[in-house]
Amino acid sequence: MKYIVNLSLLFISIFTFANEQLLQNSYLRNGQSLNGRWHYIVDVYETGYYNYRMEPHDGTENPGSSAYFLNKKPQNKTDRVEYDFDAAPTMVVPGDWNSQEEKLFYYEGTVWYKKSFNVENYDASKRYYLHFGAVNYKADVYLNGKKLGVHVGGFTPFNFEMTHLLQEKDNFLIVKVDNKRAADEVPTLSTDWWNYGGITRDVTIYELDDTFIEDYKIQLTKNNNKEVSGYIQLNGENKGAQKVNLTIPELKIDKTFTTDANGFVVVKFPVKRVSYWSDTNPKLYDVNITISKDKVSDKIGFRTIETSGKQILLNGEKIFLKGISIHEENVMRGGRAWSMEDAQVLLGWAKELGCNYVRLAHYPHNENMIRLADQMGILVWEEIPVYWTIQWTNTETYNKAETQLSELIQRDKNRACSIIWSMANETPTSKERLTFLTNLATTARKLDDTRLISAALEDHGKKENKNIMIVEDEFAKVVDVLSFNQYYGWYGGKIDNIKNIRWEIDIDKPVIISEFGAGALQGYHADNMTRWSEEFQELLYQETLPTLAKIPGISGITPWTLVDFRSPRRTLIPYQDGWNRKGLISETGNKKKAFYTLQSFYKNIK
Ligand code: GCB
Repeated sequence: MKYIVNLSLLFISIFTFANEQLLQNSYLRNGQSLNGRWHYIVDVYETGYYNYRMEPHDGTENPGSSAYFLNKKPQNKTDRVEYDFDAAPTMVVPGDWNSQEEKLFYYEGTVWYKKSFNVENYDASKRYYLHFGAVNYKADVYLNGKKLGVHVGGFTPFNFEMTHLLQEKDNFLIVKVDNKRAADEVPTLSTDWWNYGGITRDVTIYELDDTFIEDYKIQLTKNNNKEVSGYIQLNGENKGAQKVNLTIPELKIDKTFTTDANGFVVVKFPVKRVSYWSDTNPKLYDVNITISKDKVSDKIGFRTIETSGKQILLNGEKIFLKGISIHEENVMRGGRAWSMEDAQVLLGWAKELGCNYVRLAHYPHNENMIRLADQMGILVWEEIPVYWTIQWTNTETYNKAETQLSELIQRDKNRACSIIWSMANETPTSKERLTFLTNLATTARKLDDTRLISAALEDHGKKENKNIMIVEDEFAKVVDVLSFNQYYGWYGGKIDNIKNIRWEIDIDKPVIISEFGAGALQGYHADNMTRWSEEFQELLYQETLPTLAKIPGISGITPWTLVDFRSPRRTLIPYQDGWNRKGLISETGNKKKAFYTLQSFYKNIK
């Protein structure tokens, strides 16, 4: 009983900093989609938000002529209203604005979106939630002229209850989206990817009963593949002392639990004859949770992931992670990837390469990627954009990182494919940064003790002997898996010396090389010592792969990267021209020579 109370307190305290509790498995609930064309107004000076004294409009000034969230219309011909959503152009949601409107290609700032809608089968006795898959970066959300809420963080889902503001017909939803970069945000000012702005993932309305299933975690118990454990959390007036039924028909599980006064209940039960989820057997079970007025069905795989010395064990067996790093971009269409079709393209290429694993860099990708990886048997490294030079001593910045981490874990904690939470990428070592990352790791472990913790660290050559590479980072002691990016032959070191380098790793943990790579312009051919040629990239892979294979405890690699991706840092013409060229596939979908080098390396791994 004490255990139950403590757990429920833990969840309450962890989520106090977050917005509103995320609806678990909204992905498989029926909802009313608000995807489609939305009107938009580009607002460089944030005129729709601030008055001419730079005070936020409170919406009462006469006649609200510039408070865009009011969606005012002139009442007579003398009225002054200096904006009109309905006369403004439209763009498609989900979608970034950069790839939809040439004028907005480089734009970083505020864009206001408006969607008018009626609620299908509206029922005044129900509760209604508005859910966003992601908005980059900050979203101020208004319904029918009133503020619903604010969300900060460009790659994680959020929802608001909107029952109190919703009507059956003629609703108008207005979202102010701001993707300006800032030093104290996560990510910070500098990234090596395109800062696509907009409502980049699905927008959906969910109709719920007065009491509904808000959250649950149903996973194998840590270190015990014969037991499922987790919890179920209800929301609503009658959440206390409710009967909750949980079935997994294929495993002959049919259990009933009773919630405590907070609507919370710990679940724990033995399971027999489980067909464990793996890269070769991506088995997902139907899991149904029912209360008197709500039912959710999920598809959940059961597997264990742990480390033992220098090995990663999937279901108790050693696994080598044949991976590739991926950015969330559909380069052939142009823009941020978001749909199931986009996921099929990216993960389809990964499969073709022979991968059983992907690193979703450098921020949480859309849920279609995770759901598809779950179905395809592709293990996943998930990451938050704590990238390069975050403000380590800024508490607000820490809170933003922790919120993104919590929202990611909250969304994906029931997905078997997801095995590693990455806290950061290539962050410079310091005491403050160690505290920051250690606190993140502690939070991740509190929220989910069934997955591994890592971060992409960096290596460097030893002073006495530059051919010996080491990782000097105190955070290595905190992680479960030691991962680092290494660019020998590209950023430092000569390509023809790769064969002479080796890594000295004195920590008893598995090693993943989270990145290595070289830039090549697809179709540019030269001798293999010529930078930017496909041959140079091919040679780097040919030299690097066998060298990495000798690292004691090497348990996986995710070369950088699957596809060329847009980056404002990459200006060299004609080779880069706005693209990071370390992809194995070009923006036209053509494979470079190194694609086949990696493919045959993976083929030859037993
Ligand atoms: C890195 C970063 C990655 C960059 C890559 C590069 O180490 O983690 O985001 O894109 O190097 O190409 O320089």
